Amino acid sequence: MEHPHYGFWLPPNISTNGAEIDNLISVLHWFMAVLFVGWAVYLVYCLVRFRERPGHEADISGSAHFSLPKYVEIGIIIFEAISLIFFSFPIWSKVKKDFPNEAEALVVRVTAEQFAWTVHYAGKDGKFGQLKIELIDGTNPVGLDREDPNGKDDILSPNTLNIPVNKPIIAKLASKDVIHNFFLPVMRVKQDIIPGMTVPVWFQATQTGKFEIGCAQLCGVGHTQMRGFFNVMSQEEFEAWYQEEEKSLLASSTEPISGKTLKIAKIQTIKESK
Ligand SMILES: [Cu+2]
Repeated sequence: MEHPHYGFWLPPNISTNGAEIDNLISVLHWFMAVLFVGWAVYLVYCLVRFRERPGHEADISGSAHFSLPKYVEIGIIIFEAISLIFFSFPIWSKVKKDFPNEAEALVVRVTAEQFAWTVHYAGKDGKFGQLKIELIDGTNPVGLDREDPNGKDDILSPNTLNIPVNKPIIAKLASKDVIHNFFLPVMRVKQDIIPGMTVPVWFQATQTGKFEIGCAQLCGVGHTQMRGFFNVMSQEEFEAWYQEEEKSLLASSTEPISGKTLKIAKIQTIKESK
């Protein structure tokens, strides 16, 4: 996997929601830095100013002869309330509540397990096939029922999320075992995946490129290997890839496609890890 994107500070932002999230992160970090320095200076000042020395006795009556800290505290509370109500809430609401219309978005299912991702596309009919727990095996990691008419053209993409640029994506996240976390650093997406729940997230990419998926929950001994490929393609490239997958699905309709692509992905992962 290439690593041109991940340096010391925030990774590049290619998300339509990213600028607002990054702004908020910056404002809060600078605010915390100012508070940290302010409190540290005040602490040292108090240590010197109120040290024990002859001729001075501590006044424990609580009489307020030093009211600046009180006003500073009130100011901080007001600043925090403003940043929460006017900056955080609108972004949170946009990212977590204002989902794009499913008809205009690309909807994918992302299933996490120790220690891999499976991305499930609905195929050209736009309908996901049924998932059956008894069908889960090494070649069918999500238990997709190929007998189901809706499931015949579904594409399973192991460890690779391919998306078109400039199109809203809705990813419905699920886990087969423990709590994982779907992390797309360049999209500013980080969402816990709780077993037994389907958790939707949405995002839209503004640039093409090859990036990575990480798991941001310590989900077991192989946690660090739980990395996937995240490719943002042009619409044409994406369609070509999609059609290629559909074609190979037709060609090998007697054997499950998931087995074939799984093998390819394994080879790819081995190559990349060298
Ligand atoms: Cu994980």
